[in-house]
Amino acid sequence: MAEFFPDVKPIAYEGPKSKNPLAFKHYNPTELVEGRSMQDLLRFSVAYWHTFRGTGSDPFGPGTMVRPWDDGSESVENAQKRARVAFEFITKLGAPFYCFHDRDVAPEGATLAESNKHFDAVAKVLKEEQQRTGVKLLWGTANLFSNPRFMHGAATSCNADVFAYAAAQVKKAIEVTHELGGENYVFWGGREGYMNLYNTDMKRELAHLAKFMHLAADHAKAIGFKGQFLFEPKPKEPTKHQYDFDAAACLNFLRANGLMDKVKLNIETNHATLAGHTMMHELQYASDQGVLGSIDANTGDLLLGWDTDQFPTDIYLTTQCMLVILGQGGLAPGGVNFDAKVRRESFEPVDLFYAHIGGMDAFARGAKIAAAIRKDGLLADIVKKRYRSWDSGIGAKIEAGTVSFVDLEKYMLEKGNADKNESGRQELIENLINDYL
Ligand code: XLS
Ligand code: NI
Ligand code: NI
Repeated sequence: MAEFFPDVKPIAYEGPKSKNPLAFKHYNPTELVEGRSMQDLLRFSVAYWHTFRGTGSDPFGPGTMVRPWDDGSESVENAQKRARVAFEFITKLGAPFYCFHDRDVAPEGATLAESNKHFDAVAKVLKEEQQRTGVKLLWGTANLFSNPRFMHGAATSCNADVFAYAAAQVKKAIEVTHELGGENYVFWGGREGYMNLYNTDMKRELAHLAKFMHLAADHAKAIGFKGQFLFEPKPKEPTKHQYDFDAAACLNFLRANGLMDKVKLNIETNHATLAGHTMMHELQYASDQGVLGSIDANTGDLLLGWDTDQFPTDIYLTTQCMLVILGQGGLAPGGVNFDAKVRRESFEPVDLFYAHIGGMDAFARGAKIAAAIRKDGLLADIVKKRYRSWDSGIGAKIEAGTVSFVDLEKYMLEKGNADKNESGRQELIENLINDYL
């Protein structure tokens, strides 16, 4: 088979001193971090939609990407060829996983039956390529937002037929994900929300979303799919308000609807910042509740403000991510999926390599830095010490639930006043983090 990236050799780890832009400086797949190889800890994944379907178009102009292998048609043959190219890219990069939407990998047909046929025809090639290369499927998902039928939403559409269509599409996408050994299945509610509350029965829409999720879980069980279901929070874009606004909103929905044992979260950096949170906040919140399942690794441009899906290169960001991820012992069966696209101006195929190498190196550095911080234990000691009033005495009694308001009043009347506060030492801690970078 012809090579589509003839000038690129498999990307190797050359160490921090290397000046080769097509080499890893920090990501060394077999190097151990907290006892686990980087490959097993980070579980990097390539996003099919951005990397193989991204055109570079924006609201002001058409695509710019040069992709010599792609004839630009919506034929099944073109999709199959593209899949082979994708696996050449993924294996040369050395990423162990990839992710897709049903409609990224195969063209939509005129009917559901035709779409399913196309999907099967491409899935056959994906399976062959997975077997040939050993690359695995981190997660599959269904695109329930591009086709105009989903203009009012999918599971939350006012049109019951659209709910039925979405159900049929997700059924198929779960089945193909299962067939390809997918380790997770993602639900991103692109149009599950509203543009205007005047025409929206929010209560009914949310009830339908819960119904949809139970039906999906029932079907997964029926076919023996054991992959983890993941919700991907995002507050807005394309809708004004999306129901899966952030980790907290998702958790409220999952708890209220008896879905806590069925669904975890896939947290994306650019979605966190759109919601007015940091990535670390979203990760910590999800992790504390036991539902941090996977991450979409990217970054937004805070000056632009929309979901720009850039590759993550900021070492502070990746260090913060890895502090939380190491704190919960990794992400498996989830991973670090680069839901990120090269800029419209970076139109050459080789830019896809530079982009992923940068993201992988940034996460490798973040992992090493976070592990060093954790090993020294200085940060953990500061936090532990900060809360020591809860380890014994009145604090321990409050936490144990053995005191009432009456007891607390008695305690304070006897004592006269609360013990003095201590400094939060934020600046010292920020300096400390910089010592590791
Ligand atoms: C869009 C989302 C999307 C999901 C998968 O903003 O990030 O790409 O990851 O549907
Ligand atoms: Ni995403
Ligand atoms: Ni996104």
